[in-house]
Amino acid sequence: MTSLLILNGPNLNLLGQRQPEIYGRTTLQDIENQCLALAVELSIDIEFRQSNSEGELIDIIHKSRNTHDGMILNAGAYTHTSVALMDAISSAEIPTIELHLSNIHAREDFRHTSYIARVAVGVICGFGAYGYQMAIKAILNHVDK
Ligand code: CA2
Repeated sequence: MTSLLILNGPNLNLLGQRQPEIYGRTTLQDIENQCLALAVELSIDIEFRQSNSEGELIDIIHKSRNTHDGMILNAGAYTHTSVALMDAISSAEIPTIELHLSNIHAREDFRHTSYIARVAVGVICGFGAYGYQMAIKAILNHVDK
């Protein structure tokens, strides 16, 4: 059975509780529930995780090497700063989709830079919580090729 890791970075645990004008009212728990429902429909396994710590995110990516077939990563603000996360994805050799709720290209200049995009199969941004459903289908299409 195909197994996917959906990994969420710093502050995404606050979704639905603050700044709803940018990130919407859907909580991370709502998103996890939606992803798990889609996983049942598609007969796949999903591990859904969140961490505020760069080191913990890197440890989770290292462990994904032999346990998951693909990864969907919303690295939050680490997207724009973390060479270490980029290196972890390269070393794990796991096909990865970079995901963002907001359209990072329509926001501040510092959000236009992504270290993750350099090692990702593709990038999805701007579609809110629905982007997670899009990313699941896109990564499955990629790993099934
Ligand atoms: O749009 C996205 O998904 C982001 O990854 C979200 C990050 C941001 O730094 C990226 O540039 C784009 C921020 C996540 C913070 O989430 C919050 C949610 C509610 C309240 C405050 C922060």
